[in-house]
Amino acid sequence: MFQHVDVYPGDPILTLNESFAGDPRPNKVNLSIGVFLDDARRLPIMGAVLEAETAILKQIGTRPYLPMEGAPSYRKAAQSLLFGDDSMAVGEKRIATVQTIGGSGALKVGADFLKAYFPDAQVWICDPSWDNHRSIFSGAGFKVHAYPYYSPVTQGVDFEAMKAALQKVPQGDIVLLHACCHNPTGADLTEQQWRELVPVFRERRLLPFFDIAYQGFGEGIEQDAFAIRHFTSEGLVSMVASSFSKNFSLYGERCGSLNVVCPDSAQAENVLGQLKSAVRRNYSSPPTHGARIVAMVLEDMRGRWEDELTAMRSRILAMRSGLYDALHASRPDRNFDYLLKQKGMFSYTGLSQEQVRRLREEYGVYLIGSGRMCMAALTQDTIAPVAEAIVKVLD
Ligand code: PLP
Ligand code: TYF
Repeated sequence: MFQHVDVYPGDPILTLNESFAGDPRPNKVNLSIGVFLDDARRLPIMGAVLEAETAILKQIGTRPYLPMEGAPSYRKAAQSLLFGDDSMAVGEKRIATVQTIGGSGALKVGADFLKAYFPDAQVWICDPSWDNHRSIFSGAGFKVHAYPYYSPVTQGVDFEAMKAALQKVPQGDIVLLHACCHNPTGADLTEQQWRELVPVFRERRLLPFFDIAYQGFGEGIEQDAFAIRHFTSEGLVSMVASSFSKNFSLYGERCGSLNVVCPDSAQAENVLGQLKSAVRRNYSSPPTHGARIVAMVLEDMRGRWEDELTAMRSRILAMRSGLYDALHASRPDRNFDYLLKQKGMFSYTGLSQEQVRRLREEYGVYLIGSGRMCMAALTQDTIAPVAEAIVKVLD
């Protein structure tokens, strides 16, 4: 019956994570998967999250099904965090928002919705991007193309090439954009560059689909949402897939949201109906527990949560400068500025596949094959050995 079923080669990042778990060397360091660790190398439980969860467990009663679109308080809180407390589009009820199974679920529900209503559109993702972008959109039936994004020479965004490519994308196509903290490169657009893209999207009637999985890890909650808020205030329509996995350290609770910014409230109502239909066809309704936590934290403990998130961001910055200093001290002839310039959890080191293999096999330091390093998993006590290993594999 199932003889023709192919072997699944596994997800490269998760497979690497499994190899790490099986590696017996005590000094191994996992800088592959995108998770934030505290300085004791543990996944943190944020204080505000724990307090909310404790309160919820005390008063929890029955566990009803949530509606297809999710919990109203969660949807409202997610909207405010993305679009701002004083967003005109929110006030005008122009945004259709559903609670989703993480950011991945938001992308999938969004992709299904788009395939139903824009069947002939094609999807454009940046080169490189998170691998699952291509899988999710092609899995929903789209042809997926790449537009230039990263320059290995500058170790930043090749904005001119990106803009020129977007100017040639067929009218009405869908363009996926990382709103902040680009995965895998850490190379983000400046505010000025986002501003410059607005006329391109407007003139070519392109649909921007923002993915924001790291809000608060770049420069701050408000700053990291700049692109989304600017496009919205310019009157553009857009889609936004958001994730609370990292900024609440709630990976396994699968908390996300999908938001569609519409021209008016009547369209938003119809879009919301079709998002509910897409949810119904996928998994019927989202889960309760994580959503209750996120909603309570954002409603009642926002300041405390933001302070904790700020401390997480500062820890990543300290790791960036710590590794920079260690590498610069050993190899002052080489340029490691990218560590300081790139934003969020990841840096693209420019190390080759072979250098990454040597780091893993000879030194127990795990990076992704592309050379992506998770700066948020580095700690005070691993900076020196990691820097030493990197210096050994450099030419
Ligand atoms: N989008 C990007 C760019 C990501 O890096 C990730 C997770 O790593 C996601 C989406 C998915 O987030 P979630 O784990 O909430 O599904
Ligand atoms: O490290 C990354 O880029 C992510 C990590 O269900 C990840 O791909 C792993 C599993 C998962 C979602 C994200």
